[in-house]
Amino acid sequence: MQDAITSVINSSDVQGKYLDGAAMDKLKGYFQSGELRVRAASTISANAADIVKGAVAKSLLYSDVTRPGGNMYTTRRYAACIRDLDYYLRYATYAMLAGDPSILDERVLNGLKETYNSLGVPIGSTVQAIQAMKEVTASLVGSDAGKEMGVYFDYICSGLS
Ligand SMILES: CCC1=C(C)/C(=C/C2=NC(=C\c3[nH]c(/C=C4\NC(=O)[C@H](C)[C@H]4CC)c(C)c3CCC(=O)O)/C(CCC(=O)O)=C2C)NC1=O
Repeated sequence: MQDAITSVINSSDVQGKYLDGAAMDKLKGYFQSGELRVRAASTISANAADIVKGAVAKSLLYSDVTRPGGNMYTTRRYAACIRDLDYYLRYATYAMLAGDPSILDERVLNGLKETYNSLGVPIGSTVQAIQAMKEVTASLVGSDAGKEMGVYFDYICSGLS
């Protein structure tokens, strides 16, 4: 896993150079947004269950996936879906704190699309639910932090598509 600091330092190190102006600006932006990130993470963790519930209500509930024959039908599969959304929220929050998406590649997206395809989990509906979670999260944490979280929700969606 990387974060905004290690990623800036690593790329300077590869070139055997001190941090240049652009690298310093990146770090400055990260440090200046530190309090925003921590505050958003604590709001999200205090409201995680409601965020997931709100996202499901906005996107999946009463759709084809929740009807008989749909991939969320039966309580076991419904619960698996809710659990997956909670994973996406938690890991997007970690990535937002780190200011770097690498944790998503390593712990969430690695092999996920193949797993979903082999189980018949619909990727389009999953992406819709993640997009709904992005909106619900933004309405809770405010637009600046919401935009930052959006980067990582979108990263998960493009990794799945
Ligand atoms: C931390 C990283 C991590 C992720 C991301 C993860 C995902 C994940 N979701 C799974 C299943 C599943 N995922 C879903 C999800 C959905 N079905 C829908 O129709 C909805 C659109 C969607 C929810 C948004 C469902 C229903 C299953 C169960 C499928 C089945 O067993 O038939 C499975 C198969 C094994 C299991 O059922 O637990 C994995 C590995 N596991 C992990 O360890």
